[in-house]
Amino acid sequence: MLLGGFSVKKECSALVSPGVLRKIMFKRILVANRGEIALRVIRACRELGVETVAIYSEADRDAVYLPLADEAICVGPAKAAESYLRIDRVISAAEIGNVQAIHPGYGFLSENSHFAEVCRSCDIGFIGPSPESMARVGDKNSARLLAREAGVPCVPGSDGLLTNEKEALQVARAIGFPVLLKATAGGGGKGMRVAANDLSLSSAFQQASAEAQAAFGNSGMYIEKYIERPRHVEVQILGDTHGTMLHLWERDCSTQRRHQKLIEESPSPRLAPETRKAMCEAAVRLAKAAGYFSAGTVEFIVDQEGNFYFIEVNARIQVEHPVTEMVTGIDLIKAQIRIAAGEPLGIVQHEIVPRGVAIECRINAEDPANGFRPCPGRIEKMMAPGGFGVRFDSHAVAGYVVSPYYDSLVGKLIVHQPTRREAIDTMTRALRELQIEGIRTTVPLHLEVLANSAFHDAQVDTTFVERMLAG
Ligand code: MV4
Repeated sequence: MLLGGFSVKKECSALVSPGVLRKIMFKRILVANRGEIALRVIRACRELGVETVAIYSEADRDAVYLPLADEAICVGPAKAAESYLRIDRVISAAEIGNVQAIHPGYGFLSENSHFAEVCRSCDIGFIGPSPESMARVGDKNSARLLAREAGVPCVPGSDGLLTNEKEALQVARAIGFPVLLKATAGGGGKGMRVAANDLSLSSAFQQASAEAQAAFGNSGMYIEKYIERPRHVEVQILGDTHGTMLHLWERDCSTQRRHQKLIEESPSPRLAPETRKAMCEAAVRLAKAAGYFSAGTVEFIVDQEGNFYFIEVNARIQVEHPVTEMVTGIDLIKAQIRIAAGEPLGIVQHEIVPRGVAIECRINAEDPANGFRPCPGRIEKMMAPGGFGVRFDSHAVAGYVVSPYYDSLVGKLIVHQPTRREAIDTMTRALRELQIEGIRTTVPLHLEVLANSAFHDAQVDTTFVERMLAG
């Protein structure tokens, strides 16, 4: 930060550009997020001996993790657009808090390459990838082309963005229906439409591009063959600024509903060892081609025959990162911070040996009996589960009020056991132990999934939950 030409942060970064050449651990970082991930980052920093500055909105002023930070700064009213998403306010908090770096968590500003660029221009480290590699993988069409060049299997489809409806029709006829139209700026299923024939393709193209324009200010579309009932498998990667790129194996996130993940596990059950190896190596090739460093995820879909195809890259730490931490024994948040501080990873691929099975259930304040509508409100009573192989990452306590302004995640229950069978049993026991009174949660749904024979047999694809609920 320059104030009247005088660098006020010279203790750590006077002569090095943040995140690239520095080799001194940060003294103090800003946690630019809320909820369980803010707490997760504060905990990692405490263990590293790094001071933290938390930010909060008026709705979060009583959050229990704020006193765990060394300082807490209010950045605005409840609405995220006026607080957690305000780059000017977050940067001001970083300047006032005198931090050397910002951890963005997930959501909010975490995949905003402009924000990462602003951090750089303010001489504040961004705990994540460079703005350049983030932009390269953030645009889904550009990520797809990069994947192709890196020899990563992609779903058959267009060679780039579609210029018009006619071109979409030509590609669709060449690859065969059904096809999936995707917005290059898309996310969470927005700007995505399936088309089964010429006629539906025309309206799908209009609708999807209009939706993408409205949601992202970018109407760019590409097209792929539609893979029916795929599994969603993603590879965790970790790269440092010294050219090391490693994978931390995969997570299976097929147990989802309407693009909201419910249960994630590692390793992916029923994945052939040679497919797993090829997929993880493909993820590393892509991340290298993108010049990526920090933690990231390369998403794939796996079809009924076991073929895998690249889908997209998530240039952030993900909600489900704990399952990978449990099976690999690697603290991903600490790794992100060390990488951003310029430290080398200091490990090689063959040292990352997955052990056992980890499963995570997302506990959301939603009512599964009423169309999963959000159930904000006050938690009157709470008892967190524990015991061998059980981890509960949550910012919620008795008296905590789930706000309608943010996502409804109240906690993540993670178990780690030698086998999948034991992990399911431990999770079932822990879910029954978990008491949350005053709000509805997804706990009953998780118990239903865990008791389902198809889930036991790992016969799960991305349509499993919806089929279970329908039948
Ligand atoms: C697909 C697909 C089938 N075929 N692409 C959903 C959001 C984005 N991450 C990519 N998605 C999909 N892409 C082709 N060519 C099916 C999905 C998909 C999906 C992917 C991962 C996890 C959950 C999903 C739920 C529905 C559809």
